[in-house]
Amino acid sequence: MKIVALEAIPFAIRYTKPLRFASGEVHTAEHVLVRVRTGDGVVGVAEAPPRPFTYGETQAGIVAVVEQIFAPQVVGLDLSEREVVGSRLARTVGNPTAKAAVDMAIWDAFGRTLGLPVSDLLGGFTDRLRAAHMLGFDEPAAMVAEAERMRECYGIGTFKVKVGRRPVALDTAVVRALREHFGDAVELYVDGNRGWTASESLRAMKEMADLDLLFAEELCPADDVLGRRWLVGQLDVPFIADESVPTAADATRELLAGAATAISIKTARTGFTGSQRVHHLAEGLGVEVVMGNQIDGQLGTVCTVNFGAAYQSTSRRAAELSNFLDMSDDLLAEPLQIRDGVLCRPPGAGLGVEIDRDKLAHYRTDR
Ligand code: MUC
Ligand code: MG
Repeated sequence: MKIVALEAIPFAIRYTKPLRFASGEVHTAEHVLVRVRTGDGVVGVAEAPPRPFTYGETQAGIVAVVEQIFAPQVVGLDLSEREVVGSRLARTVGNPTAKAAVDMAIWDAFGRTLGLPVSDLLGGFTDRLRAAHMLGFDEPAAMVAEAERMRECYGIGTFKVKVGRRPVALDTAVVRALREHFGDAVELYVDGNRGWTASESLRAMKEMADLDLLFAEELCPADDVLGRRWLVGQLDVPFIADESVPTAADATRELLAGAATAISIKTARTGFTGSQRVHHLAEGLGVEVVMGNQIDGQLGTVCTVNFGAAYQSTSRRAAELSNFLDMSDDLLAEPLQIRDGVLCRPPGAGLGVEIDRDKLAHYRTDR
């Protein structure tokens, strides 16, 4: 079970429909496939989706840090020594997505070696999650039509609406149009990606007070320290911290400061080992969690469903699993299917998926 190689392969796949939100927009999935190989020939994989506008990581930066900084520290360790891997990678502050992908590729190889699904190794609570879909910025009618298509084609009934534009009425009009169109047949929540100030956020939430929102996520920056605490204290829905909590320590700080009352767990950001810590922390403190999406491809989505299905609290709410539906293609040999609003984790050992060699050869950008 000794790790003999750790590689990072950049690839690029176009989105059929770009996703736009307050902190950026995405047209092409310029992600990195991280691959770990053991002495007995087992291969584990994971996907790192860089979000330069959020964490400052880039595709080239992830390839460099994995191959030049992390690989020499990890090669020679055993798959079972995941805490040793974590402590070595933790010497580097930052690079959350690169670290997460290394961690998850090792878990995949570990599960394959033991012949067990990662989800069962983590907790084994269920084998499926309800899916939530993210609606990026557009006109109200286009966003309603997109939600309708997701409901018709995939049975999805929970929508996270991107907000954070100015004036706030641009976004509140969208949420109102969705509620008027669907009535109480759908669940709605909003994510501002830090686009508003605390006072704009409160005004918007008051305007939407009758729209039965489940949550509000990262409406204003966590660095607006007092403003954010002032806002969160006045809301009657949980306030989800997302990009403000890249580590369990950050989650602790935000929760104890009253700057958040729920946490988005993203395996793309905290891997499986770090996500376990965030999950246990949230459970111990008694706050809700939502499985988030860092605009992952199918491999990243498989990681989210393996983790989310492992525990009761991560499987309670609809999980953000559907961004891959907007990609023109993907790397998995067997594409994922969302049916009746539900995604099941693939049943095999490890993450339960295989990479299609031809697709990887086609989409990799390093050759
Ligand atoms: C989200 O929940 O914010 C957008 C930026 C990012 O890092 O993740 C996405 C979705
Ligand atoms: Mg978010």
